[in-house]
Amino acid sequence: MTAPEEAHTSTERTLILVKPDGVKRGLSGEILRRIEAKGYTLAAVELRTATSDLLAQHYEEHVGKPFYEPLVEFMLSGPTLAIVAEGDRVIEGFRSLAGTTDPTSAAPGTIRGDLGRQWPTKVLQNLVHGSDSTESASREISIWFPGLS
Ligand code: DAT
Ligand code: MG
Repeated sequence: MTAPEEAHTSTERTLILVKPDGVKRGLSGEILRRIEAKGYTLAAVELRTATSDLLAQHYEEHVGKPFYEPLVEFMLSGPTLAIVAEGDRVIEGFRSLAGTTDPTSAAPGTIRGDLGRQWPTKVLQNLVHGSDSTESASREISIWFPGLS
């Protein structure tokens, strides 16, 4: 059995995206800075143009929701910076750095809270994506970086 103090010590990876709004606004560097300043390691960083197929896999859980089409349109509106970050509890840690989904009410100190705000679009343009579980992280990393060992 794993002792409680060992339960959170395994190094893990997460998939982070600087979405098209973040890249367009020149915030890629600021977001990478926050990831590195927190102590995480970069395992892959690549500027990518998404496709509808890739996004259908990435946002599998949201296909068919009212915001899905606007979300895909937004994600196709420009390049995305795809990042794999590594470190102890990085999945949870990056979600905490990112802040809650709606940037208007996201806490100050977070990426979304400090740098984002909602304006009248059908989708929340909230600067970043971060995997939400170990299962999503391994699924999403294999979608965006199929060759990464
Ligand atoms: P998160 O990105 O915080 O994990 P999510 O996985 O629930 O949030 O949703 C994915 C993205 O879809 C989110 O970053 C912005 C958009 N979105 C989610 N809920 C929405 C809603 N109710 N209206 C508009 N866009 C939404
Ligand atoms: Mg999500």
